[in-house]
Formats: sequence, structure tokens, C-alpha cells
Amino acid sequence: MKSIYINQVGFTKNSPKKAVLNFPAERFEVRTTGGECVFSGNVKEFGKDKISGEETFVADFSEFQKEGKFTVNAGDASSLSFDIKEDIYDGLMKDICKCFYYLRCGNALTKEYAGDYYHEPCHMGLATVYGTDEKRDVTGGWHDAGDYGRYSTAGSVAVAHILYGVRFFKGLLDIDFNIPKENCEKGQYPDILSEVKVELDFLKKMQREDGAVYHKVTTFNHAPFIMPEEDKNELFLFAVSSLATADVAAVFALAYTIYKEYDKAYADSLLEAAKRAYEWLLANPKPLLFYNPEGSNTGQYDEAEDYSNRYWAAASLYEATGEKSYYHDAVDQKRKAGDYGEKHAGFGFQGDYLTCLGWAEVAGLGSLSILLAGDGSDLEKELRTHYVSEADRLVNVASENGFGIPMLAEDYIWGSNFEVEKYMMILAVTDKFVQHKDEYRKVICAGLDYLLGCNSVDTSYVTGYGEKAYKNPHLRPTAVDGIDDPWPGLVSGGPNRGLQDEKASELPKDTPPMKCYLDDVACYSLNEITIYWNSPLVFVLAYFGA
Ligand code: G3I
Ligand code: 9MR
Ligand code: ZN
Repeated sequence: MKSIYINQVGFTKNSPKKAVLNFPAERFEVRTTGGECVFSGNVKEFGKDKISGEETFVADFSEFQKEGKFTVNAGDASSLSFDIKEDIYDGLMKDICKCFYYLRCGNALTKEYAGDYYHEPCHMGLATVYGTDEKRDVTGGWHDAGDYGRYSTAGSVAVAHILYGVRFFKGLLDIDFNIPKENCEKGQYPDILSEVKVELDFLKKMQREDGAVYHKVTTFNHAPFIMPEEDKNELFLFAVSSLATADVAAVFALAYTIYKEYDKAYADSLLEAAKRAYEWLLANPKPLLFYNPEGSNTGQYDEAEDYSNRYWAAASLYEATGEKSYYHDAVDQKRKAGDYGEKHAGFGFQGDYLTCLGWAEVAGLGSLSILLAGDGSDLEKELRTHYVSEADRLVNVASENGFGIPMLAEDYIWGSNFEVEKYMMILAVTDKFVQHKDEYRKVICAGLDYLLGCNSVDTSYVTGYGEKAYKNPHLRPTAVDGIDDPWPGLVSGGPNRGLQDEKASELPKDTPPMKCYLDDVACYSLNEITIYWNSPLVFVLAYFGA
């Protein structure tokens, strides 16, 4: 079928603008939705595109800068519609942020703010420390994803994307996304900090008195597809891990640097907890990894080592306190993480290990702290070169496909949309804080175009955004709440060559990476949502000033 792929949300006036055709044409037109041609140009042949499996042709209309609603047309084919408008991403940003509110667990939603998406309080009971009779209160926080688990490493990383966003792009503090702010006196926090505090307060409860942090709280097995308040099975706090303890130390220290401007006592409590977690790490130098107990099948979030986590903790505490001992630890752990990264390149993580920002490989978050410390240290100098070389690699990769995105076939793993987002974050940081290059911005824009519909499944991966936005996330409340549309602003995990669930495995084995996608509620390996796939977009849209 002849298709013209486009960012279905749209562009600001001066952003680079392009559509991708999967058929040859000499000329293309930009038309108003009334059919009037307002711009025309030559189509450029790109050729065979390895990730989309299509012959691609590019229609670049960056020069066109009029506001309005348009389509791109060539021959008798038309793209879906899009807008050109200065504040084009503002609504999107608010909805992406509001998703965290909808994902709140406990007694937290109100009808006034959640509207039709309100649900009764959930997961309010005490949790049993697995293997003991001890019970603890760990209510609150955000559900992780399509399931109702709450996981310390995943939660820390989602919070980190947002809070580093706040540190780098102050505009995030001005976003109003209509949430109740009962967790701060007189509503004194900006919305984003109030929402993040929901998760921070939960993570505080996940910490044991001795500083260690439980890896997760979930039922023994995933709940069936029911509303969260119907999920009444016993909650378990599974073992503490050095992974969770380090990530929580890191994110609390980071949070301290921001919340101290608003509430000194609260910020101090975070720093105290971060130090307590760190002391535990020092007293327990061997990795304490995590694997599910036999028979349990909720998210495992297993990692092969904890160097990147310890590096992030040391780097973040150094940035928060300026204490040299943390700096020395950061140098030490960075070396271990870097060595590991070099030995395992291409296995278990994508891209430069020291700029990775995902739930497992958090070294890049540590590197962000070192950049923020900005003390001209040897470590900072070294990391700046890592950002530039990774950003340049990504520009190079982007030149190898018609979509201009920094994705290789091997990046199409579970949560490939996160890989796109991660690369956009790296490019954004490099562009703004290390070394500006126009190409960096161009690749970030291409990444956003891709997520919003300029891809070979012609689908916007954000609910509610685009004429053909996906509608069937693997997300329990959405699947069973009887409301047609999911709440807007949810990022899908996206195509995954691994086709790791039953429904996905029905796709032909030779499906090109970009097309390994189905908008099907059963496809948890390629159409689930998670907090840490929404949070990077908060960071990236903040870079755009949304
Ligand atoms: O990194 C390797 C890559 O080197 C290799 O080439 C590729 C081949 O398949 O695999 C890659 O590893 C994948 C890994 O994610 C990368 O992060 C694994 O195959 C894949 O199974 C693994 O998926 C994780 C999934 O849980 C299953 O463990 C996802 O990252 C992770 O986001 C997801 O998290 C789940 C939670 O467990 C439960 N809650 C929902 C959440 C989202 O689906
Ligand atoms: O719904 C679960 C999803 O959130 C997880 O990412 C996924 C992998 O842990 O598991 C899903 O639950 C499935 C379970 O693992 C196997 N039986 C079917 C469940 C989904 O309906
Ligand atoms: Zn809940």
C-alpha cells in the first residue's frame, strides 16, 4: 500500500519537517485540509531502509512555516493530518505528566481530578515481608505499568528522568496539569514536584531501617485483568537488593537538590535517607542482585551487576553534597561500570554504557549528575567526551535510514520506544550542555516525529495524540473500565523484534524491526505502557520548551 508517514501531531514553525513516502514520486504538496496546495517540493529518494523494510522517499518541507492544519500529498496518496503551531507540544506535555496521576496507587485519585477515569482506593493493605510474618505499610506511589506492581528501581528511574529534566530545563516547573496537591502544605510545590513526591514518599516506605531497600512490592503473581481496587491478593515485599538500594540513594540525593528550595525539612529527610542507603551499600560491597522466588511471575527487573547503580548513587550524592569521598567512589564505580560496558558491548544494553538511562543500566544518570556538578573534574571531562561521541554515533546511525532516527535493527527490543527516547535525551543533553550541533536537534526532532506517527506502521505511539494513535495498550484499568478511549498521553513500548508474547509471536518471523508491532491489548511485549517510558518524554519535551 502507498503510504505517506507523518508526525500526526505536528511541528513548530521553525522545526525541521518531513514526511516519509514508501513509494516513488517526483513532487509532493503540502495542502490545507480544504485541499488547497500551500507548498510543493521535490521528493528525495533515500532507498532501501533496513529498519522499516521499505523503499523510502523523503518529502522535506522545513521551509514551510505557516500555522494551520495540513496534509502531505503525492500522486493520489495523502498523509494523515498534522498542525503547525508554536505551542504544538504543550497539551501533549500536560497529558504525559497527568498519566502519572492516573497511575497513582492507594487512596489518591479524586473524582474531581480523575473524572471518568476515577477508581476506588487500591492496594491499601499491609504488605508481608516475603518469607516472614512481618507486615509493613507501603501504600502509595505509582503502578508501574499495565500491571499493578510497584518496583523500586523502575520507580527511581522514572522519577530521575523527570527530576533531571527539572534540573536541566526549569520550564518544567511551570506546567500545570490539574492535579490535587494534598501532599504539600498549601500546594506550595509546582505540579510536577507534587506528582513526583507521590512516588518519593512511596520509595521512602520501601526503605528498611538499616538503609536497604526492598526490590518491589507486588502480589505473588500478576493479577488478572481487573480494576486495581479488585486486586485483593496478598501483597509481598520481596527481598532487598543493592540495585534498589543504590537507585533509591541516587534519586533521593537528586530530589534533595530540588525540594530544598521548597521545603527544607522534607529535603533533609530525603538526604538523610539517601545517606543511610549509601552507608548500607558501603557495608555490603558485594552485589545483592534480585531474582523472583520460584513460581512468582511479577516483574523481575533483574540486572547482571550493580556497578552502574553504585556509580549513580555515588555521583548523585557527590553532586548533592560536594563531599569528596563520594567523588572518589564515583570514579571507582564508573571505572567498573565502564569496564563492564566495554566487555559486554551489544549484550544486555544498547549504546554507550556510560550514557545509558534505562531501568537497568543507570550509568548515564550518574553521568548526568557529574555534568550537573560541573566542577571541571577529570571525570566530568571524560564524560563530556562520551556524550559527544555517543551523540555523533547517533547522528551517524540516523543517516542510515529514511526516517532519520538513531535506531539500528538491534535497538528494536522490548520497549524500543524507550531506546528512541533515551537517544533523544542523550542528544538533548549533549546539544544543550556539552556542545551544540544543528544535527543533534534534527535527530531529536526525527525521533519525536517517529513516536508521533512518522514510522512504517503509520501509528502515533501516544494515546489521544494523532488521527491514528494506538488505542489498546496492555494496561489493566483501560482494558476493563468500560470507557472506549484510554487516558491520553500514554507512551507504548513499541515494536520489538523479540515478539515475546503469544499474540505477538503470530507475526511472521521475518517482519522488519519497525513493523514488529500490533495495537493489541494482549501484546505486553510490544504494546504495554510504563512510568519510565512516559518520563523520558517529559524530559525531551522540556528540551523543546513545551
Ligand atoms: O538487551 C538485550 C539485547 O542485548 C538483546 O539483543 C535482546 C534480544 O532479545 O534482548 C535485550 O534484552 C531485553 C531486555 O528487556 C532489555 O532491557 C530482553 O530480551 C527483554 O526480555 C527485557 O524485557 C523487559 C521485560 O520487562 C521482561 O523482563 C523490559 O525491558 C522491561 O521494561 C519489562 O518490564 C515490565 C516489568 O517486568 C513488569 N511491569 C511491566 C514492565 C513493562 O513491560
Ligand atoms: O500483564 C503483565 C505485564 O504487565 C508484564 O509486563 C508481563 C511480563 O511480566 O506479564 C504480563 O502478564 C502476563 C503473564 O506474564 C503471563 N500470563 C498472561 C499475563 C497477561 O495477560
Ligand atoms: Zn494500587
